[in-house]
Amino acid sequence: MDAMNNSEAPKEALYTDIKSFFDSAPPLTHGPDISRKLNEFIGRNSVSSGKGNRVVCVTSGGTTVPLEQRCVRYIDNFSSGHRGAASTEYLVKAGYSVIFLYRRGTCQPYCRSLPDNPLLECFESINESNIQVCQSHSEAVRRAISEHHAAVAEGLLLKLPFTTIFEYLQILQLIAISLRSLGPSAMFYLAAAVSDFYVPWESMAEHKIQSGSGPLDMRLVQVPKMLSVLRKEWAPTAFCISFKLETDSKILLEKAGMALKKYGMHAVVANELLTRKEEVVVVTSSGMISVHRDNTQSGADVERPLIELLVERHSAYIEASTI
Ligand code: PAZ
Repeated sequence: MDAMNNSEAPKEALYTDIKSFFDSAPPLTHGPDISRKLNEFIGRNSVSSGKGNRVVCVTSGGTTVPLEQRCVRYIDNFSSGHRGAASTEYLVKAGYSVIFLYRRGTCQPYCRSLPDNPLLECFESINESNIQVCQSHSEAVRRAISEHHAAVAEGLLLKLPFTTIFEYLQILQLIAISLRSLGPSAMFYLAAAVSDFYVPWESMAEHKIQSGSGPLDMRLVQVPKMLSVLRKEWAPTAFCISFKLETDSKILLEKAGMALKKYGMHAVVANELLTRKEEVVVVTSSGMISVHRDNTQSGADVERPLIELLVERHSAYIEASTI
């Protein structure tokens, strides 16, 4: 048998982990339906349809890790989905068609200026058969409905929900493989907070874990790093942006730089938990760029200059790929 060189060994191990993750994951309940929606959406935006739009997959919100197969308890994370929702709005404005892969129940595009409980807070009952929008929310409701409606009606927004890490990675794979046909016009904007550890389906308790049996001793294994396989196998010509979140500013940029190299990303957006809505740093192979929210404008968010910068980089990437 040939000796394995050092770079092959970890790659083989990674592919084995990925295969066993997908082989043992519970199948998607609506897999064929998702594939159909994706094919229609991408077809509507392809060059042959006369449109030839750029298409971006925005991932948003956090994945859960179920602890039981008939899930009562799960591990979750902080992500609100605000970054993904805001970025989607700016990407649509910039002319992209967006596949919004989002965690159920998190922030949605065009709804950011609505209160937490919009149905109850934005509407009032005049009498038994008459409900109307409250004056104080009418502008926000009108804008949310018309902008969302326009994006969907023009075929610029496809929303696909996930809850668990199993659903997220399976749908991401379907999207990536479908976007392959668009070559460099496709972009991935991976802002979701993806679990690092999970309980493999086959070693998970089927029923609710009982509390009477003393301390819970559970083994979580590492979620295989899908970014490199996305870049190398699923959609090798797409423009890929991933995010890196840390709470310790001293290690943030170093970790973002490592992710850039290790996974072959075109850019890594580094952010800190507490300042993530004010500033981010875009790390690329040619340097680092700080991006700030414009505090002189009311309602401005950091996603606006961030998307402007990334769209510019994507344009340069497309141009370089077609030479
Ligand atoms: O969803 P949100 O707006 O509350 O937060 C956005 C974010 C911090 C999850 C995102 O910017 C990010 O860094 N995602 C990747 C997290 C990580 O796995 O490192």
